[in-house]
Amino acid sequence: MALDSTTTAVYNEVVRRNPAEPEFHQAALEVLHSIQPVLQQQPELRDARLLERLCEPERQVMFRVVWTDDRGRTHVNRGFRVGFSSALGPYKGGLRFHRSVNLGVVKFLAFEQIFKNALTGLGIGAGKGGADFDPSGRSDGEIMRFCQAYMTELHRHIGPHTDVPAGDIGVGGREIGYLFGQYKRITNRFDAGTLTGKDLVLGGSFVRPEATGYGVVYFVEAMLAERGHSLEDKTVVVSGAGNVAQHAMAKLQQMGATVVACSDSSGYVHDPSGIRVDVLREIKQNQRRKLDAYPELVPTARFVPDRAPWDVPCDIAVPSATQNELGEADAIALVKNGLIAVAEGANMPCTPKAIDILHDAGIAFAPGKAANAGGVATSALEMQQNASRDRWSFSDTDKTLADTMRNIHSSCLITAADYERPGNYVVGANISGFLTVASAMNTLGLV
Ligand code: NDP
Ligand code: 2IT
Repeated sequence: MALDSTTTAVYNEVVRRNPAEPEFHQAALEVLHSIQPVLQQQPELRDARLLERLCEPERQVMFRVVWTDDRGRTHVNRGFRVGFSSALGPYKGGLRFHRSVNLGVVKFLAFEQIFKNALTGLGIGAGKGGADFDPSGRSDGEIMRFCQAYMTELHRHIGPHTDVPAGDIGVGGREIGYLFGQYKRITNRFDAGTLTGKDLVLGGSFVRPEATGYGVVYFVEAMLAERGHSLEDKTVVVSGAGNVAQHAMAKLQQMGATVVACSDSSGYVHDPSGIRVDVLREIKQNQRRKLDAYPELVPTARFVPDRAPWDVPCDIAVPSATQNELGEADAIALVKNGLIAVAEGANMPCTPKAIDILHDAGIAFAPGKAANAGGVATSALEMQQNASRDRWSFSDTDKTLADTMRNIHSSCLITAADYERPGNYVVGANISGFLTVASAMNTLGLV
């Protein structure tokens, strides 16, 4: 990616100051590349050192998390919470529990969140956190004790007007319940707006569990309409089999598409007659098993171990597992098989080379910052409901989500056209998010 002298200097400093954080470097490089034309048109932003400020987190917390397993053995994990920007509102973003979590991963996720959250237009800053805890194979009691130990430190740093965590990989409704329980116990306050993604009974919002997956599909619908297509009769491949993937699949099927493959960390399942989301739920949520169990329940399906699903022919690909899961060779295979669109359900699942290949082939490409913003947008709706002690209906909340996704889609397209990159959603999302956060930072004085 070619950078001009200003952005090269900023990028070099990011790399120098944050060694051994390749995911953060990758996320920063893409944004710096996209926003070069803005700085050329508005040199005052460059002089105000907006980029340097945006690339440095406002605060980073790292802490020890000690817990005991069911056999009484002690474990030591590392917890993180990074508040990247509070220019638009309290830090907002999920918690990830996965063995691959380190400071660089949390920083890339929190950095992406700055632009994503700005795109929603809902007054939320950007943060992310998590731990290098591996939940796989852990009992309910172990998960609870880990969540309690994690929150015993995290509670000092969060609150409805300060920092509002939610879920991400390895953190769903169950974990949010345990985290909220410990937060409530320590602080002696039922501050529902401190965490989102809560169960309905704790003040959670309708549609929050579905929101990221549904939102991706609303975005795809808008993107296809722009090119005179619809989801009807389209063949789709989704990666992942968790929260985002399952709800994306359910909504795709409702809209007339057939999802022929999905995956988890053990491999992928392929069934030309369509993947059954109810079976996925049984395997992943109830049995907490890997996808090799799927053909036991659906004999028409084939399980392919240790592979990503990108060689399965499809019209649309929705990578919804993790970062850098769709590379150059995968993009080439997808294009060769006649792909028309890719939408990132996960954060940064496509490598920069894969994105270049998709763009060069004229594929409609929706970056995660735009396409998966429905989750955090609905978290902001949960915060609104908690602040007013109100509950909105499923259909009203879903309609607001769909409107938000269509608005994000239009902002990306309008901004991309304004900066002479028509149809480029990456440039549109990065510039549109940047302009919002830059304007707030200028208004706040030197922050
Ligand atoms: P879940 O934990 O519910 O599901 C994650 C899925 O991805 C699982 O099927 C998991 O497999 C698979 N996976 C995770 N890591 C890897 C890996 N290293 N290699 C292969 N497969 C992997 O998480 P979510 O669905 O919530 O999150 C998925 C993605 O979506 C993440 O990138 C997240 O940041 C992003 N996202 C999530 C939002 C949300 O609201 N939850 C909002 C916006 C983005 P296995 O089951 O075998 O572990
Ligand atoms: O990546 C994301 O946007 C999320 N994991 C959701 C964050 C949130 O605060 O709902």
